[in-house]
Amino acid sequence: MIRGFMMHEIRKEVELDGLWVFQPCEGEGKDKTYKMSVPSCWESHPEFINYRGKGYYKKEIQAKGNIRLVFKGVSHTAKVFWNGEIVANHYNAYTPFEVVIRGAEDQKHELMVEVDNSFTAESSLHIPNDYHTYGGIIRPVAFQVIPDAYIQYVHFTPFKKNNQWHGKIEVAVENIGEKDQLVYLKTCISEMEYEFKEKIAIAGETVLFSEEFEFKDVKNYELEDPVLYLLKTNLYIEKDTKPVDDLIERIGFREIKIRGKDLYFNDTKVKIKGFNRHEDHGHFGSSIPYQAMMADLHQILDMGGNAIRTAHYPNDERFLDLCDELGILVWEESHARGLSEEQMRHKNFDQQSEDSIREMIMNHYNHPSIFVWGILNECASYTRYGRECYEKQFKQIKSLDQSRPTTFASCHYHRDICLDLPDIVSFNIYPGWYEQEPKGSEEFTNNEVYSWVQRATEGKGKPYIISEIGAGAIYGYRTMRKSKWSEEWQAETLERQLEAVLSHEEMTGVFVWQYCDCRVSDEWFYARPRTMNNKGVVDEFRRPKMAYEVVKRIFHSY
Ligand code: ADA
Repeated sequence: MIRGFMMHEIRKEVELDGLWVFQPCEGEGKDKTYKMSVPSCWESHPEFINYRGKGYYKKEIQAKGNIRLVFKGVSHTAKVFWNGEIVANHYNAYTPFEVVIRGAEDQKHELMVEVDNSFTAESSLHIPNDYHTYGGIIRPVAFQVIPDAYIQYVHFTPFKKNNQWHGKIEVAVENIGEKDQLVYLKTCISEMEYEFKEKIAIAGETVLFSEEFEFKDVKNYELEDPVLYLLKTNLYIEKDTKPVDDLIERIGFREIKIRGKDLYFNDTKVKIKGFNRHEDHGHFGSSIPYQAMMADLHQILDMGGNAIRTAHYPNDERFLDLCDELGILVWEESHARGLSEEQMRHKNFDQQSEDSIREMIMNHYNHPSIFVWGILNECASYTRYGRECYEKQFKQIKSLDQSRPTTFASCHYHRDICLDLPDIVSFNIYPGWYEQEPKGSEEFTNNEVYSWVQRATEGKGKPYIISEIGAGAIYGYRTMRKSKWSEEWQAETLERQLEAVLSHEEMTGVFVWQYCDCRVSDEWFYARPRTMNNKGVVDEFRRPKMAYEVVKRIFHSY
């Protein structure tokens, strides 16, 4: 399953989920081959639970014509070979990429992917960190058969005009053929059909169609009633003949608005009661199966959660599809965590960040659940150079999407110099965990940070989110002493933290750090018991800690 709905009725698409042949490039097993499932992490196999290096995945496929290979996530660097010839390189585990092979013969072809999860000198974002960079083809793979002129993407931007729903529809058509083609497009939503003015698709180029339409008799996408519509776009190369290609997207009629310090979803003021969620699982690593994703969301909804922050990278599209269907708000974040200025000066940082942002927005644009784009979690936003990077990335986001606000999570209290840049100000705070025993609830909201922002920065008056707050507990560690790392400590600390933030009228809401325990890099063993980040409200196997019922009671009471 590559998405939560069918994206093609005309274009042929073959999903390549299943067993591939795997061969590690290093270590004891390097002369052996293994059967490895795709998608999955190689850490799910006992021999590779700690493997950091390269491995080859091979699959034979019978295909002919123009073949478009689609990879939803390879962790973390991929080299793709088609019958022994390299056809694509990609860096970053968390964003999709595709490659087109023209005019394949009608035969069996060898698809081989070299996967590397090592921390090489080339890697600026995948580094030893407070989360594990797994290895493998961690998200679905498919191949498609496409005509010379095919639909590359469809973006839908809903907006109200004279209190009536309208939508801008942008369609990119790439012509990989050798002759120009006249291209017609028709799109439809719930049986209503809309035509685009025809255009010439020049050979070897991509042509962009962009038109606005009015949509009568459609229902709002509301969090309490998340009505979704299929947007079906067909491509014709001769008028009034059969379409030669198609792309189906799923959309919702909703607008995200900021009014002063308040965030609105359509006409409803938003109060975030969310969780930070690493894509990590004790059995599946970062390759969480669809039904396990849904089990996570059942728990999050059970606790009264209404939002997810995809800390700290773009998520699996199937998870975003589920959030769309359940009306769960998503803060989606480009890939970066805790980078110093020196690390932001890495020779590949700018390009790897730019690619991560572009692939995130271009592929996730239509998800109505995504309400904000986030970047650069706790990076060097207190330095001049760091500011230049934040400015560049926010500018890139606004060039790709003017319909959503932006934000970043800071931890640089009293010295952040970037709070004028985002639309929403967000801070990560850990009163009662990293600070000594705070005095009163004022401390638990880090009110002096909030006051400083309002008093001394250009973040004044903007929506303000506590993007991380929490405490650690080792699952099963119970003690009358209520000592640090006990479930009792975590439950009591979270109770005081959440009461303080949610009762603070001025704050837009909170994301608990974090939903589930997650594996961290071995290099973090000194700071993390079990070499895990243990601040989950559930452990890595989703076993609830005492804090689960505390968060549930408090979230449901606001
Ligand atoms: C930071 C960081 C998180 C996590 C957290 C913690 O705020 O953004 O990724 O590392 O601290 O557990 O300390």
